[in-house]
Amino acid sequence: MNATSTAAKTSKNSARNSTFGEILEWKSNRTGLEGRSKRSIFKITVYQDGIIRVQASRMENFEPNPYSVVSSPEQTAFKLEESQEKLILKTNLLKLEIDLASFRLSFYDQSGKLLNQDDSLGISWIGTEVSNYKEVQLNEKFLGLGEKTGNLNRFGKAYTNWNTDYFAYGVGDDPLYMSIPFFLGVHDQGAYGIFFDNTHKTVFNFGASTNRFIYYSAEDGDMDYYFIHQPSMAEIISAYTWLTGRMQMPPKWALGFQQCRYSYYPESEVYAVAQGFRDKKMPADVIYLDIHHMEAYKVFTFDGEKFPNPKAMIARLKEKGFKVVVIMDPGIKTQKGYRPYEEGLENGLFVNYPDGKTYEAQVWPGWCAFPDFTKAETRTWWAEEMAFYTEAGVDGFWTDMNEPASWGQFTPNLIEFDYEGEGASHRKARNIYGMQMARSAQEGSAFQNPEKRPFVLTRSGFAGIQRYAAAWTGDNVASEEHMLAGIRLVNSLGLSGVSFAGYDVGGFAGEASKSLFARWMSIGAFAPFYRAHSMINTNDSEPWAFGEEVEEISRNYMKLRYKLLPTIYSKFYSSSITGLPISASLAVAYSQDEMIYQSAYQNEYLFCDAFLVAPVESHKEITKVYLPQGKWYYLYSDQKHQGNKVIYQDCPLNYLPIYVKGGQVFTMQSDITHTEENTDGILSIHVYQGETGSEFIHYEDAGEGLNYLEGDFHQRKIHYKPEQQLLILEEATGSRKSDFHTIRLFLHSFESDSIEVNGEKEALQTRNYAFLERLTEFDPLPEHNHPYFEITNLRILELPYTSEEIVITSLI
Ligand code: NBV
Repeated sequence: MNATSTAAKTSKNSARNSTFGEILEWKSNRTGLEGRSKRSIFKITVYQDGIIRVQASRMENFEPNPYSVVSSPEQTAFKLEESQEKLILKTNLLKLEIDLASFRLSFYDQSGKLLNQDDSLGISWIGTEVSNYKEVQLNEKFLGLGEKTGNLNRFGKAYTNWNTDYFAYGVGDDPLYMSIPFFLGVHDQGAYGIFFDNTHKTVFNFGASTNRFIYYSAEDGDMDYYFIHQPSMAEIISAYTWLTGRMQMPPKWALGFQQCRYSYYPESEVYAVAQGFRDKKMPADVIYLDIHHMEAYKVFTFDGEKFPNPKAMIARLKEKGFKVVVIMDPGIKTQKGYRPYEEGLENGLFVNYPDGKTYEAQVWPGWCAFPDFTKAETRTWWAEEMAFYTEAGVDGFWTDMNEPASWGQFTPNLIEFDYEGEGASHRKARNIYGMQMARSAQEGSAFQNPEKRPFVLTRSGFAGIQRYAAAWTGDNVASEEHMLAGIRLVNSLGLSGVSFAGYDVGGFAGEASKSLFARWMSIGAFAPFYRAHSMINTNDSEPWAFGEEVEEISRNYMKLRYKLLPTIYSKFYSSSITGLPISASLAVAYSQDEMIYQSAYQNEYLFCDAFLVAPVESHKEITKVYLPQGKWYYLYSDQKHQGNKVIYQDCPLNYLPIYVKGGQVFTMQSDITHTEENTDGILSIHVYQGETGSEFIHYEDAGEGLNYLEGDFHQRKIHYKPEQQLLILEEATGSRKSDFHTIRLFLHSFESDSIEVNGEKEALQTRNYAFLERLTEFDPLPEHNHPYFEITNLRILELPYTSEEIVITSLI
């Protein structure tokens, strides 16, 4: 069969819809099958038991995206059957039925439950626009799509993927900066994921203005999607990140608190802010240099007046335990004599018009040329240029404006990108541009400092961006609704493979009220990426700028964040292996629980598996919280709740509602002021009594560098098995010695006075314990006093930290 010769035929009337049509020929191959209809070629490829790729094109060849998918089909056994009307392809997890007359596809799980089915319109074209229409299953919800506003359940709304610079976006606005065409469907019969791997402008319509179907379509290019099914949501997300890659382990300092401002200058101000954290005893690790560090906003320059000696400044900041991250915008000022411009021009590294003239648009520096990051040579050049910053001691890179943004916000579509040698117009390349800039920044950081782990923060991106950078949600606004919307954005990014994500704490645009800032600082402590940032010409927004009460609340939560770093770092490590979110919408663990989709509860999430965070507006004093099945403990007092119900929770400003899940284990360390400071050597292990246990992977390494890849780590599994009243710390693996010399075991809600450690009976001590410090009472009026919680009579045991197996029994 020659599929390619006949497939290029298009419908005679491009103004009307044309469907795929009858399959005329097909043949099986090693990984699936391929064939054609009158209008289209198609290919079905089995990647894994739970991943099937579907490609359809009216061109002679398929047009794959070279950027997102990093895995190839595994050798997966499958069966193919043919009947009169159907082809049936079966793996161990999926059954795909292909209707021969229409190419309508139906996906079933291995027990025969229908997961997903094409509408009879199936795959269709209108001109170059290609769509796939899908039936909606009973009670179906749609989640994911990365950085998209709106509800957790996206049913009833439509979204566009077209990377857009959107200052002060509204909490329902679309599109924003980043596009991830991956969504999850969940209904009574099970769950699945669909990744539509097409970089053109795409639309996902989950039932806006239609009650017939949902669909996704692209302006051009192929229908090319991966259908993913696994028994759980977590495994679906993990499979998606198997395809598109996972976050690399970041340097530990990137998990600390980060302070940003548009912009801190001159250098005396940078010092003053950094010193502020040390004087105020607020832990922090990073300070940012925004666009005013440059001379006339030209990348790879420092403003000589504001920053006369950047190297000395950065060295001084390092002595205080601060890392410096600089912003890099893509636009290169088209100025004669400006080396990056001249070099880029000479070597053909910029985006051009089809006639070869350089494309120019205005951004901060004025008229600019744009490096073509879809070209390997440009990425190498950029990586080399970054020596300018790394030689000054810069540690991390922030890629902004990489949608790419320009004044006017309307890039002409004819401009041309290299697209790895294939050539593509702006229509196909825009959505991938930001990701390739982030990639260049990561490669540049690794090239300049091969012994260090890169840290890149990006605004724009596409599916797979998690391999290169952390993401933040751009120019949010200082409002209560934005604070909550940011949580949904971060959780949605987490459902879509981007674990390392956060928002501008305090809000970028506008002025945060005192209470809003305090609440945001406490929520941000439970976000993977924890950074405060604010806009030029707004009030000072450092955590001490809002008065003593806010300062103390902020300090409390910043300290808690640092104390929790052993857990957070361990979860980052797990996430770099599994691709699972660190800030996980309740849909990951409780996708079949209807309550979690309700608007009152959809912002709740599990942070590092153990902590259920119930975010709430700052002015509220009491809130409703939904606790899913299981036992839950109010973090601050250990008050126990039986789940599967709604509770009323007081939420004074100094206590963000957080609950620990019964059966969970997490680890903590002592107070430190930045991540490279030594702790007191005591590892606190908190165990919460529950009916179902858990496995916690405790992970340590140097926090920097790549030796961990060669075994220089210290890892051990901690299992809590309530049915056996057992806690096991498996023997540690890896060649590294632990940073801790003592274990302090905190046994929450256990009753016995003694336990056995490796067969020896040990008496438990009891003491009161608080996760947060008591606030100073600023106001003499008792009714304005802040509540204070502690856990009373908590059972505690101290043990030497040894790397051998530790078996704890009689945990009652
Ligand atoms: O570089 C200035 C800002 C930056 O602070 C912000 O975080 C980015 O999202 N940048 C956008 C450019 C202009 C903002 C009005």
